[in-house]
Amino acid sequence: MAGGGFSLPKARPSGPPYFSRNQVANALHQVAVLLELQGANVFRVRSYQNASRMLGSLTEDLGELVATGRLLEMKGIGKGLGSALTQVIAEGLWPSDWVELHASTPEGMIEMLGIPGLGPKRIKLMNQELGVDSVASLKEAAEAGKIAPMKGFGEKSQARMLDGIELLARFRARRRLDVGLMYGEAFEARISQIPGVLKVQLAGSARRRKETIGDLDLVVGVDAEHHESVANAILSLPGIADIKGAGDSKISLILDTSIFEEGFTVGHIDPNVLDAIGGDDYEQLESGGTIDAQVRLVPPEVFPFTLAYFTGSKEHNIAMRQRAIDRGMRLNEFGLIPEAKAGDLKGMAAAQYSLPAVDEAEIYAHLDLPWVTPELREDTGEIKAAELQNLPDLITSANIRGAWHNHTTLSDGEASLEEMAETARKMGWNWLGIADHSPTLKIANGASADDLLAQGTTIQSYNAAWVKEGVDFRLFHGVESDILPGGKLDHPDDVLATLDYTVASVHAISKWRARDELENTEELIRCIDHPATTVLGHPTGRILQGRDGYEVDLFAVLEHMAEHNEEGRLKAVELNASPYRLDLDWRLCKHAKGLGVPVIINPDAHSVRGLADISYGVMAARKGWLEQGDVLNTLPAEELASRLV
Ligand code: DGT
Ligand code: CA
Ligand code: CA
Ligand code: ZN
Repeated sequence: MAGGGFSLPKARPSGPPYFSRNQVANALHQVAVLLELQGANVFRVRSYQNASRMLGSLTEDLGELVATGRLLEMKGIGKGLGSALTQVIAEGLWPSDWVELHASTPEGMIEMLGIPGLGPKRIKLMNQELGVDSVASLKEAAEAGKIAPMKGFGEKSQARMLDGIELLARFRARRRLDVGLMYGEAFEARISQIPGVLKVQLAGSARRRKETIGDLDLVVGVDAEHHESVANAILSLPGIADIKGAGDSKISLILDTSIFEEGFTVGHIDPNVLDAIGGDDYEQLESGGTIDAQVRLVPPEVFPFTLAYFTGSKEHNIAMRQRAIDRGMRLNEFGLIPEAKAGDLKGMAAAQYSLPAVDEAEIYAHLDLPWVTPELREDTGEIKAAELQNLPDLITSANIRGAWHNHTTLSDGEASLEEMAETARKMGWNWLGIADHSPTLKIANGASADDLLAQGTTIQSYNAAWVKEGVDFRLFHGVESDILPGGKLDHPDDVLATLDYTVASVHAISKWRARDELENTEELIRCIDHPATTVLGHPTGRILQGRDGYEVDLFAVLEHMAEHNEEGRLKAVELNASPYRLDLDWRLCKHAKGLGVPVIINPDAHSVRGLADISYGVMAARKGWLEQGDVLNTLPAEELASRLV
C-alpha cells in the first residue's frame, strides 16, 4: 500500500479536490505507520488505518464528500480527523502534525519499512533495544546475531531479515522490464497530455528492452515559450515521490506506484517463481518499490539527437561517435555538427550548425547507415551489419502463431484447457500447446500419468471437432517434465510416446545450484539425448531479481542440441517469455541461431492473462537478433507437426 516515497504529495493546481482518493488514503496509511514507529497509542494508530481503508474503498468524488458534509458523518471518521481531511481536500493543506510526523522520523527507520515482512512495531523494538536506525545498522546487528536473542524474534526471523535486506537491495537497484515499462509508459502518457508538449518518448534501457531497467530516461520536445510551464507541469504530476534535481533542461525524479491511475497489482505467479522473489512478501516489495526517472526537455529540432543519445547504449553511442569523427563531425545529444563549423563552440551553441534531422533515421543516414532498431543498439555487431545492409529482419508479435509451454488447472494453472484455448484463438493464434507439470513437482500439483492421458483424449476430441467445423486452430499435447537424476524424464516412455512433445525443465533448483558446471552440463545433455525430449525449458532457471541460475555451460549444451538437429531430430531451446525469467538470455539467442538450434518462445502461462507475456519473449528474441525463421512459434500447425516425427 505505502508508496516507496513516503512523503506527503504536493497539492495539484487544478483542485479542489486538491488530492486524489488514493493520495489521501495513502497519506493516512503513512501517518498510521509513522505513529506506530514512534510508539503511539494503538487506538490512535488504528483510527488512521481504518480511515485509510475506508477512503481507499470509496467510489464517490472527494470534492462532493466534503461539499455535502457527508465526510463528517461517516462512521469511523471522528470529528478531529474529519475536519483535518476537509482542510486537506478543500484547501490543499496537510495538517501540521502530519507534516511534523514526517519531518521528525529518521529516514533510516522509513527505509527499514521496505524490508519485506518487517513492520513498524518490530522496527520500533529493535530501535529501542539495539539502537538500530537504518537498513545498514540492522544488517550489522543481524549478522552479529543480536536480533535472534530478542524476545519474540529468534534465529528464523533473524535469517529472514537478512534475506529480506538482500531482496530489497535488488529491488532498489534495478526493476524488471515489465515493471519498468509499466512505469515508463504511464509516465510518458501523463507527460503527453501536458499542453505545450510536442513529443515525448521513452529512451534508455527501457527502449532497448533490456531485461532489467536501472532508471527511466524520457525525452520531451517543447518550444522555448512553453519550456517553463511544461517543466512545472511535469513536477506536479501524480506519482512523483521525490524530486532529486530540477535544472533548466534536466529533471531527475523518483516515481512510485501512485503514478498508476488504476493502482498497481501483480497477477497470478507460478509458485516456483514466487518463492524466489520474496514469497508472500513479494506484492509488498513490488508495490512499495520506486523507480528513478530522468526527463530531458529539448527544442523539437534537437529532439531526434537527444532521443538517440539517451537511448544508448553507451557502447553503441561511442561507436557512432567514432563514425562521426571519421567523417569530420561531432555527434552528441544536441546534434551532428561538422567540426569545421563548430570550431571552439560547445554544447547547444555548437548545435546551431548541426546537420538537420527530423528523426533518428536521418541521423543514421548522415553517417551512411540505415536506421538501427533500438533493441539492437548494444554494440554487438549491429553497426557492422548495418554498414553491410545486412541487419536482421526481426521477428514481431504478428509472426507468432502459437506457443507450447502453458499450464492449465490440471497442474498449477488458473484456467481450464477450454479457457486457455479460447484466449489463444482470440489472440489470433492458430495453435496452442498444453504442457502441465509432471508428478515429481508436488508444489505445482504435477499431474499423474492417468490424468495426463485423459487430458490427451480431451485434446484429441477438440481437435477432431475443429477439423469437422473447419476451424483453423488446434491444440498440441505435451508435458513439462521435471529433469530427474541421471537426466531422466518424469513419465514412462510409453506415456511420453502418446504426446506431441516434451518440455524438459529443471525445477529442483537448490540441488542443481549445489553442483558444479560440468556435472550440470552433463546432466542436461543426458536429458537432451532422451528421444522424447523436444524442448529444453527455462534453460538456466534464473529468476530476475530473485536468484541466479545454476551453473551450466550453455554453449556446450546448445552445440550438443545442434548435432541432434543436424541429424533431423528436433531439439529446441525455450526462450521463456515470463518477464520474471526471460531465459534463454537474449545474449545467447544469437548463438543458438548461429548453431541452427530452433528457439521456441513460451509464455509459460499459468492463467489466460499469462499468455500475453509472449510479448516480453518477443522483445527478448528481437534483442537477440532472431528472425521469423529462427523461431518455431512462427510455423503453421501442420508444418510444426511435421517436424515432430
Ligand atoms: P540503465 O538505466 O542502467 O538500465 O541503462 P541505460 O542504458 O538506460 O543507461 P543510463 O540511464 O545511465 O543512460 C542512458 C543513456 O545515456 C545510455 O544508454 C547512453 C547515454 N549515456 C549515458 N552516459 C553516457 C556516456 O558517458 N557516454 C555516452 N556515449 N553515452 C552515455
Ligand atoms: Ca536508464
Ligand atoms: Ca538515466
Ligand atoms: Zn517450469
